[in-house]
Formats: sequence, structure tokens, C-alpha cells
Amino acid sequence: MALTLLGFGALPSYHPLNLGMMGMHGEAWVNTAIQEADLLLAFGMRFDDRVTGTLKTYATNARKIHIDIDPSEINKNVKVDLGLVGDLKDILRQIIPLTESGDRSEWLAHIRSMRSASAVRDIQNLPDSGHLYAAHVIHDLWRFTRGDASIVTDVGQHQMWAAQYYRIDKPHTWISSGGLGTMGFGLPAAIGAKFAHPDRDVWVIAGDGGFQMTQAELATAAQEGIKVNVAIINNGYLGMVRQWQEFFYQRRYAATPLRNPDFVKIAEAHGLTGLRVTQRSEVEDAIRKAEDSPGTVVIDFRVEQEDSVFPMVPSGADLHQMIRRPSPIVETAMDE
Ligand SMILES: Cc1ncc(C[n+]2csc(CCOP(=O)(O)OP(=O)(O)O)c2C)c(N)n1
Repeated sequence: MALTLLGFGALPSYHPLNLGMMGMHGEAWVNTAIQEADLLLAFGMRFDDRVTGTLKTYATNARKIHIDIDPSEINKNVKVDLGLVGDLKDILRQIIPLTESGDRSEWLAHIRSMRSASAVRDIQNLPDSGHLYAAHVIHDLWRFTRGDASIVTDVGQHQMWAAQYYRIDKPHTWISSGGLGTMGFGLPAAIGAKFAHPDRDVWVIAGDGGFQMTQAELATAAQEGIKVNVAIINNGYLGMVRQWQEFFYQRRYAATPLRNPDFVKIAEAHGLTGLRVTQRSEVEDAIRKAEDSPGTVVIDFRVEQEDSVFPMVPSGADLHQMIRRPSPIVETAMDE
């Protein structure tokens, strides 16, 4: 099973049949598996351009069955061989008894071989290079929260790194603004998530740009005594737009550099705790302090400014045309 961004939690990340995220910033083996498949079962997804790339070459070998609760989604983007409209749970209950199980071992072994042909995302044991990468911060957040926090993201590079490096194992513990993804979603949505599940640790992962759009909601957290932890992945840019400017517009960084306020002081102005992290060696301590603090904590993670999310399928390209991380140092550190 390959997941869209909003499908995280449908199957635990460690499940052997969970391939990971598909699409523009998905894993190469997931996209290749989709392109080579002879049957695609699409459950409640909408074949958004961020997961298909160009429709001309999308999964052309596959017969397609699409199940969705919204009839207008069927045949909207991708023409399918069979569309079924209804509640996924009801439809699966009806069709599973009618299917026969077959031997898929060859196909699964093929996917496994593609997976192991790519370098493993093993960033955990890498020596501290003195650089603070967003991927390190998020991977450490996953480790030190034991993968058990509810993660709420904004929109941008940090969202994609969160999708790649925080492994989601339980349903409804990944809350991210997708589709018409809206910057500024993270903090207010996290306050709502904490209100609904006071027993869970809730972490916002936000960009420095998006956080500023709704940072006034820190006042709500302070006023209502709601504890969430905020990890600002502060790269000093509207990072996702800067990345596109770098890749496709000859580094013309128009309107993307950010002159940010002091996020630590902003937290403190609300009577909350603000922390700043500039080195990887400081990450664990800051996460532990945030976990142990009774009130909302904002951590300003000062990460590499011009880092990009890899791999990337350029908008409108074939899913096989992935841009990979150019630097060998970081490739072993963070690429798949
Ligand atoms: C309200 C809103 N405005 C604009 C966009 C378009 N957009 C998507 S990502 C992005 C940059 C986000 O920058 P930042 O919040 O700093 O996060 P980063 O990409 O650096 O992680 C922009 C402008 C959007 N999704 N929502």
C-alpha cells in the first residue's frame, strides 16, 4: 500500500506492506511500483497532480479501480476502469469476500529489491557535521517522542520533511493541511487536537513563514492553558517557494527571504517558554524540556537555509523523472 499525504496512519509505518509516501516528494520505489503496476486500487484518493505527475504517462500499464465517497471524483483526473461510490468501509466489506487471494511474492520481492537498491534513510547514526538539517530535527523528534506524538503540520518544506522523517503508526495522529494546503494551519489545528485528546502529546511542525500567519494563537494556548509544543523549522525563507525558485527560476529569490521576528521572545511575551536550537547536539535537550514543561513551548530550530526536499518530481513531469540530492555528503545523510 502506498499512501498519499493525507492517508498517513491508515497503516502503521512499520507494516511490511506499507511502502510509504507516493508522488512529488515520495520514495522512488513507491512511484516506480505505481508506474509498473498492472492493477491500481485507489481508495479515497483523488489523483491530485502532486501524486500523479503528468497524466499522460501515469500508471499506463494498470487497470484502475477507484473507490470514493464523492461521485465527482470518479474519472475527474484519471480515467478509471471501474468507479465505486460509497463509504470505503462498507464497500470493502462487500467486495473482500468476492476476491480471491493470489501469490504476490514475486511482485513484493521486486518492490523490496527496488527499495534496497536505494540508500537507506539512515540519518540517525551520522556524525554531527555542525549543520542542523530539518531532516535531523524531525528524525530526532520522532526518536525522542518515541513516535508517539500527534503531529500537526503547516504547509511547505517542513511538511514534506515531516512526512518523510516522522513515522506515523496510528490513525488520526497525523494532521496536515493537504489539497488546498494552507499556511498557518498548524498552531490552531494543534490547539484543537490537544483539546480533543488532552492525553496525547501534540507537536506542531511549522515553517517560519506559516507560523507567523497564526502565531497570535499562542495567546489562545496561554489563555486556555492548552499545552502544545511548536517546532519552528526556521530556514529564513518561504522555503518551498525558494526551492522552486532555485530549481526552476535560476535562484531568483524574489519575495521569499524572511526577516523574522525573534520567536523566543514572542513565546516569552505570551508568558510561554521559548527555546532556540542551532546545533544538532542541542536538539534532544530542547525536545525533553518541551515535553517536561507544563505549558506551551516554542522551539526555534535554526536549520540550513538553502536545503531542499528530495527526491522531487518536477511539476508536470513523469513520476520517474526525480531530482535527487546533489551533494554526496547530505545524500548519505538524508536521501532515500
Ligand atoms: C496561506 C498560504 N499562502 C501561500 C501558500 C503557498 N505556499 C506553499 S508553501 C509556501 C512557503 C512556506 O514557507 P514556510 O512557512 O517558511 O515553510 P517552509 O517551506 O520554509 O518549510 C507558500 C508561500 C499557502 N500554501 N498558503
